[in-house]
Amino acid sequence: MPHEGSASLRVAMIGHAFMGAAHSQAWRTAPRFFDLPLQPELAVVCGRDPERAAAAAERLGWAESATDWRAVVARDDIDLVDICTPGDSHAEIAVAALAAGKHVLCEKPLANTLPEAETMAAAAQAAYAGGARAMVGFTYRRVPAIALARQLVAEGRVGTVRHVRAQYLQDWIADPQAPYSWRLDKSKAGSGALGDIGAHVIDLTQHILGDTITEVVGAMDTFVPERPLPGGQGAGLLGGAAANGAGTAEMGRVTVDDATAFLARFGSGAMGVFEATRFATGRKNAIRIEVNGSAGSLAFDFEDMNVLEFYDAAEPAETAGFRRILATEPGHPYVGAWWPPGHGLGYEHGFTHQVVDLVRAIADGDQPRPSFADGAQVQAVLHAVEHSAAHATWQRVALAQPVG
Ligand code: SOE
Repeated sequence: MPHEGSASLRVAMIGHAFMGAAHSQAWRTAPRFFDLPLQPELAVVCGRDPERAAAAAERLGWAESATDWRAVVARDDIDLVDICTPGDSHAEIAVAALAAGKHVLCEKPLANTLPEAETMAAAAQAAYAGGARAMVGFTYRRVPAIALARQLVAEGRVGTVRHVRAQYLQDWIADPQAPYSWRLDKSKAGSGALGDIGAHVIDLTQHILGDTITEVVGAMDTFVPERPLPGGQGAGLLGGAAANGAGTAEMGRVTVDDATAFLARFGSGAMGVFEATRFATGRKNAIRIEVNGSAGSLAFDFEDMNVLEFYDAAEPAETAGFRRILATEPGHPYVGAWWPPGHGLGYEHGFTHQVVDLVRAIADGDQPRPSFADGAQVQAVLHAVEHSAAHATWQRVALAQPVG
């Protein structure tokens, strides 16, 4: 229900592919289901190609399209810049937008490197006094069952946490013939499975525990080192088979990890076992998190995202067991704004909740979480995992401020 007479929040979105579509539906939907203190206006969508940007504006509901992000972030009639581009442009766009006094929502991972992420966190801190707010888009925090898990840990329902088991499993490039894309190019994406999906489970576990990872030891692998380029062109072009005269498809070199696994120690002393892979055949978007504490356990799988499993160790052994909590009650986080119990939510709702929390924080003058400092801390974990894998040794995480 729109808030009567509330001021508008004029949004510019940079990038309009998968994440752009998810963010657009969130900006459109949030004020229709939640009472927001500011009304988002989908002012302008920006992309490099004028025709594709215009088509995206039409399809996704933006008033106009543009091709020059620098001109867009300088516009006086824009309040917030939403960055949905590959990681190689996050830092430049975010720093420029914050310097221009705009609020910023930036897709995850915050950046491609730790120095970039630290620069972004410093820019956000500098812009805070002038009223600009910055947030990184770890959207899965806003899945009701995940928010409930954090609540139960904070209430002490699992006691002292000993173990965290976290996996992010996909299979979209398990086929060696799956085409090359920017996500396989280190210069564009920063890293592969580690930064793209491992970053989510790093953020989620730290968020659920209210704790930070202090030390890691990891291993990274690239199973398929080159892949056919779509249309025979694009970034990462190799001479490949075409150049050696075989006459087959041109190939792009994969410069990121296909899979990463690592052990972690949390500040509290809890042990973590993490896995991120794009080669888990049959697993499409399985974000699996299990927490074992002295008083009980929690388990979540995004492929059954409305459910949180809870084991209460205080129950009599004869009847104790994991119970499935259907996180669709009006009392569960975010759920009251939606459907009656049992009418589940989906992937897109996390993005809508992200917009709701961001807009409310902006209106209240609060720091939205995860902040750029939180994003930089996750980046420090990614950096430590890469360093550890390269040197086959435990690695301390450089930044370890608390994560909210
Ligand atoms: C691709 O692996 C991807 O779209 C990620 O980039 C998203 O962050 C994740 O939520 C779904 O998978």
